[in-house]
Amino acid sequence: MSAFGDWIHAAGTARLGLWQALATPYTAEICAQAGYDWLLFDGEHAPNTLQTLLAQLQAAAPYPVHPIARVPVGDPVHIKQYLDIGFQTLLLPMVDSAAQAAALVSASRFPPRGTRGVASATSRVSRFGADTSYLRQAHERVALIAQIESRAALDAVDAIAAVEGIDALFIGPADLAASLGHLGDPRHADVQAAIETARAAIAAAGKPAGIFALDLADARAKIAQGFAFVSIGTDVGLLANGARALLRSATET
Ligand code: 3PY
Repeated sequence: MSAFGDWIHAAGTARLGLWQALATPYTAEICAQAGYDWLLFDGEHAPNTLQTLLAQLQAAAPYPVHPIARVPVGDPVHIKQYLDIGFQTLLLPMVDSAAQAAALVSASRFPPRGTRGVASATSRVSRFGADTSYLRQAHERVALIAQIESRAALDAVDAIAAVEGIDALFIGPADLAASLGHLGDPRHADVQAAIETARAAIAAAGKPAGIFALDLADARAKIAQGFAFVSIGTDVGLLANGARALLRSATET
């Protein structure tokens, strides 16, 4: 088990996270102090740049919360840049095969373990060169989470879970539903059955299975199902729902 896997399992219950899509450091700080186990900073679907991601990582740093960043797409350039600015746990979208997973692991490791480019004195993660142990220890500090969110990924889930350097797997219900022919309906029985099959396969491989919950009831169900880490909401949802509810209650007669 990797250090990230150990940390996930050490709680003995699901590690609860909050999805960050507002892309501002102030929101990151507000959410970081709230007591979640982890925050996910979304480089795939939120209006983020490397600069906004860095600012959010800095804002969350004083708080005991594990930062995870989702790269826009699993490629060596994004992986290198996200690692260099200091994110050490990355969520990799759309991992469909073991070969793709292995290539992404290679992109996250310095030679001779892999192909990650070296930015020693200019990288924040090595304290701009002051942390001379980073180059030697990076392979132990980096954690990769492969997203399972397509029919192809479901078919390959055992093989992806077996890839060394993939520390955990995370199911994206919205994309999975779309791939299974149920666009916009992740609650469809076929999608939910596929999710449970994937969770069981990931658990059987001894790796933590995570998921993005659709709402609080779904979060409770997924925790009861045995998911090891669960995103139980989003900063956007909290703000949008709170704003609507306030107006509704103020205008109720
Ligand atoms: C999905 O539901 O497809 C995700 O990737 C989570 O945002």
